[in-house]
Amino acid sequence: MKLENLGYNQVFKKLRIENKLEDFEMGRIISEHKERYIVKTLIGEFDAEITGNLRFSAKSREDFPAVGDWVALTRYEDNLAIIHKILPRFSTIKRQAVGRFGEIQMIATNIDYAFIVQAVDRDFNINRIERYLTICYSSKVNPIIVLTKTDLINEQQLSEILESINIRINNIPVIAISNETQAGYDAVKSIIEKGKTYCMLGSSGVGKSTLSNNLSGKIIMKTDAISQSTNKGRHVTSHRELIVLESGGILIDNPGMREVGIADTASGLETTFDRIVSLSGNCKFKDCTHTNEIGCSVLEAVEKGAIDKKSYENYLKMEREKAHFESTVEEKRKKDKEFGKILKNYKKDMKKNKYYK
Ligand SMILES: Nc1nc2c(ncn2[C@@H]2O[C@H](COP(=O)(O)OP(=O)(O)OP(=O)(O)O)[C@@H](O)[C@H]2O)c(=O)[nH]1
Ligand SMILES: [Mg+2]
Ligand SMILES: [Zn+2]
Repeated sequence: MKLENLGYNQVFKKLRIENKLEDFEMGRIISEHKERYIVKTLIGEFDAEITGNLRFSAKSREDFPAVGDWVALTRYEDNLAIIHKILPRFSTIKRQAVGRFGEIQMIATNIDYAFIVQAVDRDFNINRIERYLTICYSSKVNPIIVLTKTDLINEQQLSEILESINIRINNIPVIAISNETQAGYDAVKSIIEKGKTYCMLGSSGVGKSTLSNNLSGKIIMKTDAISQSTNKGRHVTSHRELIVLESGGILIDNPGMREVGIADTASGLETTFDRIVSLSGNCKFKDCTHTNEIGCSVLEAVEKGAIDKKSYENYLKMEREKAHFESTVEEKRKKDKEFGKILKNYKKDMKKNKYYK
């Protein structure tokens, strides 16, 4: 076994030296459960916790390890380890945490490619694909669309679906597969490169774990028929797990997501909706909202049918979400700052107070 088999490369080697971590062992986080981590190293797998220092200096969720991270650790006893430092990540997939607005949830890090998995039956939804694409672009992860359960529809229906994707989404590989018959598996296998890390994204019950298991040739992730029979879907996979495929690819399975909230999307929307964004440069008003303005190039294109109306509506919706998320974060930051000031003044007053020693 070499660390390269887990995705280690020249960049991480350099980062390790730059961060003066040569005296530590390196490992990759392969699963996480409530601040307990399983780290895979050259020697084996270890239960790990972070140092107190790392915990107390952490300012946000992003300062804690996540599945996919490369960490510097020391081992003790047989199977335990302490994580001292997280190497800088080249990509981070995150979303708006469900039910906790303004907070983010880490999905996985150091990912090269994301499989956006959707079943062609009732799960199929292009708006949601655009949502995942936006997350991928803002995370600096290359998207690959995987349509599953093609055994449940006929060829005509499949080609209609492919065509509907083609109208709105360009230049991204789309692979249609069946986990039942393994049709399309060759295409998936041939897209997976040695030493690169792939991450499964998609709703519950679409077949992410079935695909992971089949690709690995082992039953690593539990799958379930129940999630298929209800529309809501019960989450079968409850944790993330990194597995190394025989072909040399590295795969991270994920629990299904019910909501794909747009968090800090940086340039994500601009890339997903590049046609809309480039047209908006021609709008009459600089601050055009593309909703009712005269001389709006985007609206014109929608009316002419040059831009798909549903795609346009999805864009506006995600723009609003992004703005809302950003203002929530900004508000939170202000409050924290104000609180910090109050605390500082309080301490100052206390010091001035002669009764205080
Ligand atoms: N007919 C058909 N059934 C499939 C296919 N892929 C998966 N299934 C079934 O769908 C159900 C859910 O599959 P899972 O692999 O557990 O789905 P998942 O995406 O991992 O779900 P979560 O872990 O809940 O996110 C299982 O009963 C699978 O057998 C497929 O291509 N065709
Ligand atoms: Mg699963
Ligand atoms: Zn406009």
